[in-house]
Amino acid sequence: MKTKLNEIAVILICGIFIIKEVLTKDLSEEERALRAAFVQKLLNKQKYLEGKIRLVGGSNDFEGNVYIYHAGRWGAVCDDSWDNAAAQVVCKAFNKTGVATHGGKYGKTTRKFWMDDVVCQGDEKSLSHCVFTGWGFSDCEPSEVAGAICSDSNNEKLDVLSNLEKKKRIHEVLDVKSVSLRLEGSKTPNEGRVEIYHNGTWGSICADGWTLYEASVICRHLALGFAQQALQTDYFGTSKVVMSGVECSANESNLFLCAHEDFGDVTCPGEKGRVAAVVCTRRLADLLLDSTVIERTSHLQDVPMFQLQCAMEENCLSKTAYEIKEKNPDWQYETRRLLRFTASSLNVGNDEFRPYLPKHLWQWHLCHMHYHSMEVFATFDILNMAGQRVAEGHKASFCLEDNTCLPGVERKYSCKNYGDQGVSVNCSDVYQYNIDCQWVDVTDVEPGDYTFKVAVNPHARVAEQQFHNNAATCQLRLTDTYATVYGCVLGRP
Ligand SMILES: *[C@@H]1O[C@H](CO)[C@@H](O)[C@H](O)[C@H]1NC(C)=O
Ligand SMILES: *[C@@H]1O[C@H](CO)[C@@H](O)[C@H](O)[C@H]1NC(C)=O
Ligand SMILES: *[C@@H]1O[C@H](CO)[C@@H](O)[C@H](O)[C@H]1NC(C)=O
Ligand SMILES: *[C@@H]1O[C@H](CO)[C@@H](O)[C@H](O)[C@H]1NC(C)=O
Ligand SMILES: [Ca+2]
Repeated sequence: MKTKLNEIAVILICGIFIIKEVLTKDLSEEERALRAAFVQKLLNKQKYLEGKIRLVGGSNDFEGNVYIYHAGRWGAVCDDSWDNAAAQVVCKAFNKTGVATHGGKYGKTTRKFWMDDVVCQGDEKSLSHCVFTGWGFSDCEPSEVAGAICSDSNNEKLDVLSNLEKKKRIHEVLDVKSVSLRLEGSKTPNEGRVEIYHNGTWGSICADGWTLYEASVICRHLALGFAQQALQTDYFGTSKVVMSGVECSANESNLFLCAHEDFGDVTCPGEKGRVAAVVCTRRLADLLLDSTVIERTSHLQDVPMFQLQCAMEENCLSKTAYEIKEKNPDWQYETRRLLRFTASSLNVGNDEFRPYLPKHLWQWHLCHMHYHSMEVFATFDILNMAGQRVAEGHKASFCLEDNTCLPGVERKYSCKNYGDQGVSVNCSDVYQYNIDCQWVDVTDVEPGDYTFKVAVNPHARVAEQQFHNNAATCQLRLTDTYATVYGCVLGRP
C-alpha cells in the first residue's frame, strides 16, 4: 500500500512538472538543474529496482507472494511451473534458502502478471535469468500467484535436491490392501478427480504440485492408458483432501510406489475446492531421444563472435560472451568454443506430438526467420562431478517439424510459411549439429571429466506416453583440443 501511494505521488509530481513546463517556459538555470536532478533520480531508482524482488502478504519480509520490478512497475509471477528451484533463486536475494508456494497462498494479486511458466535451475543470479514466457505474457488468473518462504536453514538446499527421496512412499505408510483408487465427477470413465479410499471414506488428493508425472501413474494404475492432462481443478467436484505432496517419478506401475508428504488431516495450499484430477487417453505421442547420435556427432568448434550475432540475440551463449561484448570494442574478433552435437527425437507413440503453445502465441524470431512454438523444447547441461552446472545451452524455443520419417511415412509438419508444427508418429524432429544454437558454449569450462545431459520436453509441458526416454545422461571428456561424449543412458529429465 505504501509503495502504491509513493507511485501515485510520483505520478502527481511528474504531472505537475509537465504542467509547469507548459505554463512557464522561461525557467531559471537553478530550477532547470533541480528538475534534471529529480528526473535523474527517478531514472536511477528505476534502474536500481529493475529485476528486484519483493515478497508480499506474509508475516514478514521473507515470505509472501513474489513481485518483481520490471519496466517501472511491480508485477506478479504466475505459479505454473513454479517450484523450489525458483524459490531458491528468489530467496538468494535475501541470502536465504527457500521453498515455493502456489495458488496465491498469500492472497490474490491485484497487479498484472509480469512472468509465467518460470523455470529455474536454482543457481541463476536472479529470477529474470530463468526461462519464462516473456515479460507480460501470461494466461493466469489473479489467484494463481507464485510465492516463496525464505529461511536461514542451510540444509534446505539439499532438501530441494532430494525432495523425492526425503518423502515417504505411500505403501510404507498405508496398508495398500485396504486402499483403492477411482476417478470421480465425470460422465466418462477416463477422466475425473482422483479419489482414494481408506478407513471407510473416499477423499481427494491435494492439487498442489500435481503434474503429468503423477497423472501418468494414475492412468497406468487404473489401466486407462496415458495421462493427457493433469488438472488442478474443482471442475469434477470436490471432496475432503486426505493426501498431500504426492510426487511420482512417472515410471511407477501404481500410485502406492509414489512418494507423499502427509495422509489424513492434511494441509493443502492453494484455492479451496481445487483437487488433483486427470484425463487419461490411449492415444498419445512419445518422444524417444536418440542418444547414439549425440555420442556420434559431439565435437568442439571455435567460432568467431561476429558469426554468432543471431545466437547472441537468442541467448545461446554463456554470460561471459555478453560481458565481452559490453567491455571489448573488438569483441567480434573474440572466439567462443562450442560443443556441437545433433539432437534427434523420434515419435514412437501412437499420436502426434503438438506444441504446447497455440499458434497465435508463437513468437516470430526474426534472426532465424521462423516461428517458435514451444518456449523450452530441449535443455543441454554440463555438470561437474559434484553435480553442479558449469554450462548450459538451453534453447529458448524450437520450431517443431518432421525432418525425417521411417519408410512409408509421409512428412506432414514443416516450419516454413507459418506451417503447422508438430512431430508425426514414426517421424523425427532433428536438430543437426551445424544449426545455430544447437550447442553448449564451453568457452569457460576447464578441461576435465563431466556429465553431459540432454533432455527434450524437459518440463513435461506436452503430454507423452512416458518420460523416461526423454533425457540422455552422458559422460563428457573435455580436453584443450577435443571433446568426446560416451556412455549415454536414457532416463527422465
Ligand atoms: C548477502 O551476503 C553477501 C556476502 O556474504 C553480502 O555481501 C550481501 O550484502 C548480503 N545480502 C543481504 C541482502 O544480506
Ligand atoms: C479411521 O476412522 C476412525 C473414525 O471414523 C478414526 O477414529 C481413526 O482415527 C481413523 N484412522 C485413521 C488411520 O485415519
Ligand atoms: C524409474 O526411474 C528411476 C530413475 O528415474 C529408476 O531408478 C527406477 O528404477 C525406475 N523404476 C521403474 C519401475 O522402472
Ligand atoms: C510406426 O512404426 C512401427 C514400427 O515400425 C509400426 O509398427 C507402426 O505401425 C508405425 N505407425 C505408423 C502410424 O506409421
Ligand atoms: Ca517420451
